[in-house]
Amino acid sequence: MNIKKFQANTETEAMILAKEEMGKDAIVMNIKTISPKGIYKFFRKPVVEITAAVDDTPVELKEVSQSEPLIKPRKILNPDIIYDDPIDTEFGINRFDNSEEPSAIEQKLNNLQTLLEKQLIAKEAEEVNSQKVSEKNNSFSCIQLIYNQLINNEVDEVYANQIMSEIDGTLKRDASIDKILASVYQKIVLKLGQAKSIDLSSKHPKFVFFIGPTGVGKTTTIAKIASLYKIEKNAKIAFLTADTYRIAAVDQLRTYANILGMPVDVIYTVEDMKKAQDTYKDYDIVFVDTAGRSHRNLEQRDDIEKLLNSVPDGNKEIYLVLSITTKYKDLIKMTEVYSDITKYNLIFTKLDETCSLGNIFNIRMLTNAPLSYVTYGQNVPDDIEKIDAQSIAKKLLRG
Ligand SMILES: Nc1nc2c(ncn2[C@@H]2O[C@H](COP(=O)(O)OP(=O)(O)O)[C@@H](O)[C@H]2O)c(=O)[nH]1
Ligand SMILES: [Mg+2]
Repeated sequence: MNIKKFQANTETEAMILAKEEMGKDAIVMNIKTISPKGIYKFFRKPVVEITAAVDDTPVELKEVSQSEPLIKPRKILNPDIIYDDPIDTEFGINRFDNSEEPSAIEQKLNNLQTLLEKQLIAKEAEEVNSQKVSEKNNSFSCIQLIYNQLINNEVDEVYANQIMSEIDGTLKRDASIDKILASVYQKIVLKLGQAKSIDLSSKHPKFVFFIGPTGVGKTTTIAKIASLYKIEKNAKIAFLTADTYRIAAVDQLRTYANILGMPVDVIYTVEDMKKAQDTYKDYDIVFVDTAGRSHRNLEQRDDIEKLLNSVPDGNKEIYLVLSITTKYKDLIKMTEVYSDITKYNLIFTKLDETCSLGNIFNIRMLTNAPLSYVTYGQNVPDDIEKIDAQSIAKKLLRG
């Protein structure tokens, strides 16, 4: 394992430097912006520093690495614990903002209420001025404003209408803004449902499949979740990859496996998958990385289906990984294709790249699949957390 840092003006330039020196298989472990300190801050611009790693052990696919992990993954859920590792201790740019104290969140909801009240007063004044006698009362206008807020956050009109009509039916016409807002909030939280995570209480080992389009972050997300389970549950974990289309994809998983001190095998056939079930029968979790198949290619779809079917139901969990940055129409198509093959849980990646979380709500409503994790950056293992319905609901109602 070779780990190095590279500084440049932009992330892309730093990545080019890393690939020049370490080869095209170098992968990003951490990105941070370094601002000059003291007097230098007047003269120097901030620079971007990436930490890149490449696995330089010879490719022997069946080899099992039992050595001490080179980097001890750090627990992110408890900021008080500082782990000693050769990579930076200053992770955490672009963090999906869930660190707010309840009071801060309440403050934001209060601000939203104040904003809605102001807009209502302005709207009423406008109506009086133009002599338009409106039959709409306050609560109706408020419902309209909340509806607009949801639409601005890219909630599908159909679902936004559904929520608002449910509210309209249950609340009195003259209900106060805070009652309406609280009621919408509760509805959204209920519809988002409880976050699902890997169930270790039932049969072992659990084969946890990650399926989904290329480039959404399947491999990175596996590394993040594996770190969490190693740290929090001390789980015995192995990796399998069926993504044999690209050498780089195998190497990427191997790099993470070596860092975490976990074995990795490559799966070419359903027979390999059966063998792996024997090899890893004493393990808690076996993460299975798959190739991002074209969802339009029927043959590839069959391959995935066969792979999934090779593990008994009680021993498997399936996670469909989707990027929140994908167009809504495409997300619908992708989920339809995978729904034809299997049941799944949902993971959304790249929340750091958008402000609108409507698609999480839309796809949850469309598929009725349980939500599980969100990821919000390239840092392994930090940039991931279990989906928090309350936090998403607040974001959907915020301007
Ligand atoms: N911005 C951002 N990038 C991510 C996130 N998760 C993964 N990536 C990046 O997306 C790219 C593809 O990730 P990879 O795990 O190889 O995707 P896969 O093809 O689905 O396995 C890599 O450059 C990752 O660092 C995320 O949450 N946010
Ligand atoms: Mg991959």
